[in-house]
Amino acid sequence: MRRALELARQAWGRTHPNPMVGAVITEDGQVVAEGFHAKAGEPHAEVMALRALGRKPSASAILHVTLEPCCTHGRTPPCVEAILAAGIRTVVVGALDPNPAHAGKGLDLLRAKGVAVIEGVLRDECAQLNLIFNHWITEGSPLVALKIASTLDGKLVLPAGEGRAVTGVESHADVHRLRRLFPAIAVSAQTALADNPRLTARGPEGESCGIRFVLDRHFKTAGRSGLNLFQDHHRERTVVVGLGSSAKKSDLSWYEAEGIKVWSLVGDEDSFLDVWAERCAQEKITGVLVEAGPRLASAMLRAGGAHYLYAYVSPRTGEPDSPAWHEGVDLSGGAFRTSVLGQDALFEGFLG
Ligand code: AOF
Ligand code: ZN
Repeated sequence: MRRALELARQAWGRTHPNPMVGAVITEDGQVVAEGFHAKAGEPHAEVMALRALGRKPSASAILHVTLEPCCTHGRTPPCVEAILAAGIRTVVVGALDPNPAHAGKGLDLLRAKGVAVIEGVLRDECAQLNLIFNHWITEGSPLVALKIASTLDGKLVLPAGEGRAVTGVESHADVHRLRRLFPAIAVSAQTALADNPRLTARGPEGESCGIRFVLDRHFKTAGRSGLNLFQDHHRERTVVVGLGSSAKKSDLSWYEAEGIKVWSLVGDEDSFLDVWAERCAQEKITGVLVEAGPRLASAMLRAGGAHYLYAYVSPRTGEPDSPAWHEGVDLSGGAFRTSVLGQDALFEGFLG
């Protein structure tokens, strides 16, 4: 199952709206075939492994798969049928598929045909891998995850003269891993203007770019042609999100002339984030990573607009006069786990 997880991760961030899934076939304790789901519309992990085997599995063959095999016709035929047709008699499963069309039915069907099913092997890891899919398929709305990089005292900026990098290189690399995972990233207009970010994922795998949202209620970014988000070669992936009620004609025509997409939402200050999330759902965007400054972070947390939190915390102290991101925010009811990244700690988990 560990190997199957590794295989699943080979399609990191590339399977939306589908989950990442890996599969391994063993015979007499030896791995004889492997597969993973590479992309929605392409064969599922189990089918890839069976194809890789290229012959009938032996009577003792065991299929190990990180997600419950599907039992419905989607873009591809059901894996349960492929498993039965191949004559596999033992299946080891990581997590159940939360897709209401499956949700244990695949395992029931296999058992009804006399297949031995062992479930829950590395369940938490297998489920965690697909946190975006799991939310999307059960809620029909994007998983909104808030990313924060803060000092120990919750500040997002260092005292003057201490530079801008609050967290260390290991944390920065990890953020790029998250940028590759999420189909979309969002920043506030303030952040876009102050930091001029690129919001692309850069790492050993090269550069990739999801949809880049600028949350800009009053279209303050209009006319700012120097921003990386407006001029780099991924600019067609940038979407400026504002309130239709505060859209000036001249601003909208500037974006249009520049070829920058605009979502002009029908709503007000209070409903803005909700209306944006609804529009994302309509556009089948399964998850958004919000890289927040202090204002957006606390606004989202207070309004309950985020489901998941990634808090990268460094052992430094911040600018005393700057606001702490968790000021006035109720984090109780959240379930967080900790990992160590160089000098920093990452606390991540679902918000209450
Ligand atoms: C599996 N193995 O590798 C994956 C599964 O449209 P389709 O045919 O790709 O089906 C998508 C659904 O199948 C998806 O919502 C999820 O429930 C399941 N994904 N199942 O047995 C796989 N990717
Ligand atoms: Zn399947």
